[in-house]
Amino acid sequence: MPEASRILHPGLRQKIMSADAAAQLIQHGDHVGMSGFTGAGYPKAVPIALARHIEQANQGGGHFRIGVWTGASTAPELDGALARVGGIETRLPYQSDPVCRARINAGEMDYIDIHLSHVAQYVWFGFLGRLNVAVIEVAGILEDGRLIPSASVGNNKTWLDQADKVIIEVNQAQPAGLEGMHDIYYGTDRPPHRRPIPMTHTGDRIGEPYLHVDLDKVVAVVETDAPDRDTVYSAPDENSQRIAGHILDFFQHEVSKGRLPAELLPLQSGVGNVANAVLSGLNRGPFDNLTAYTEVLQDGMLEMIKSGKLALASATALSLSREGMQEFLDHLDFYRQRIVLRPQEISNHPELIRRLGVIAMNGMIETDLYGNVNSTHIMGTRIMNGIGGSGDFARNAYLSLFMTPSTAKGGAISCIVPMVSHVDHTEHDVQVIVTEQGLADLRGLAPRQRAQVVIERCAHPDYRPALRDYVARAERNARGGRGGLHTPHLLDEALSWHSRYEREGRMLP
Ligand code: 0RQ
Repeated sequence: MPEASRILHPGLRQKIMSADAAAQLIQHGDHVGMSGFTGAGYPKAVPIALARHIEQANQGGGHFRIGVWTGASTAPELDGALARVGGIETRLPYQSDPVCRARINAGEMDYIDIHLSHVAQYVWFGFLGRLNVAVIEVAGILEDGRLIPSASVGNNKTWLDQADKVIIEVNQAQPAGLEGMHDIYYGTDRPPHRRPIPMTHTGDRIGEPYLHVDLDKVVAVVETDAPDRDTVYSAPDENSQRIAGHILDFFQHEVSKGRLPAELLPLQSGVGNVANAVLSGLNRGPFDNLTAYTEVLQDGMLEMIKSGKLALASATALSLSREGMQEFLDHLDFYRQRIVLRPQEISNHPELIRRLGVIAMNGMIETDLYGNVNSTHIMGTRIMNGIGGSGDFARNAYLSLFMTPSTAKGGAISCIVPMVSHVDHTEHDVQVIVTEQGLADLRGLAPRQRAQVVIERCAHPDYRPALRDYVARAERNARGGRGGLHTPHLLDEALSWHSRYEREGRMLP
């Protein structure tokens, strides 16, 4: 019975059914908590079956829609399939799917963009309403009904605890060797009963390797055999390499000043190609015995573990390219000793990020002169992905870096602007800005000093005169007893670069 050998609990074996039959158990208006974090560990069959079901139900003018809650982004088989048939009423807490994004920006779907560490506790607090169904992918079920988590943990523990009904997908294609790699902490509670989380090092194991579920709540078990989405990383371009170079120089400088130890502090790295390039840079750099306390373990970190540069990594998901996954599978025993996968309320927990002294490195869309950062909105109105974990890390980190190329869209957009069109990270949470032009260390600087450093170090040379001119005129305007010299602005002009781009396709005349 090779296929069935992943479902060892006899009672749950009785509940095996088709994805179609399981999808019928989800009703219009349900809040559905799905597994999945950055393209890893999402259910592969039930969402597609549900999308078909919704499409049929809505053909005759019906209005079948659900709320979709996840760990973070998923894949075309989940977000894409459900958004395409108009089946999502509300989505949270993070997405990066092009169909979802288009629907959200067209006003056809609501999206609630939430700090990833907040999601689980918001559900326990009852802030988001009842969780009706959980659809969770696992790598296997033990004889006693405990679940072997899959390639991501995300919010699965909370979904299993809180949902009224549970559908489990057992994916034969997830490596059996994942067993033992996870650390599921069951010690969290609601205030006022909370206790310190007993972790002091990135590799500490404070929980157990399995997820628990109340077997009476399980209404369906579905067998699947499909790999996770292939996360494609492009080779680092020149800009990304230059950004990586500036960050490496900065770390060396900090070590020489005694502000960082030689092996640095646990690294958090955001998603995307720039982040991956920084990791490649670190892999070739002078630092050894590094550690990571992050959400997503991507190819760059796997390479660092392989080369021995990275001794330990804690994350909530593996987001690997096909080649990365093959490398992981080929040397699973080696990686298992060096990687811990945790629930996202632990991987992103402010208490732990602050205690461990994490170095946070995240991408951004734009920053303003004073260091306020927009990570989520194009021209202030159109969602890109979401804040994800960037805020969890930025606010609580030992060092918080944000990086971007200095321009976008072939130079028509400056990513350094007078005022950001949307704020995700305030100036109080942003210590270092990096572009291919250079690195602005904003620590200990007052707003007007920040503006000088941001312009001279990070702005593209084509935009520096206009930024200097803006600051000079804002300062002149504020003189003469008017006040306003703490953070000078020309309010009528502050967002004029964005509005010109909307009208003319470029930020400057
Ligand atoms: O658009 O794809 O249409 O060409 O934005 O830009 O430069 O490829 O950047 O892939 O590093 O992503 C902030 C989105 C950056 C990401 C963001 C356009 C640009 C391009 C992408 P095209 P790049 P990256 C951990 C932490 C929030 C979540 C987070 C993100 C596209 O880093 O989602 O940090 N962060 N999570 O052309 C207009 C600008 C622009 C712009 C870039 N100023 N104006 N368009 N673009 N700058 C992970 C999790 O939490 C799960």
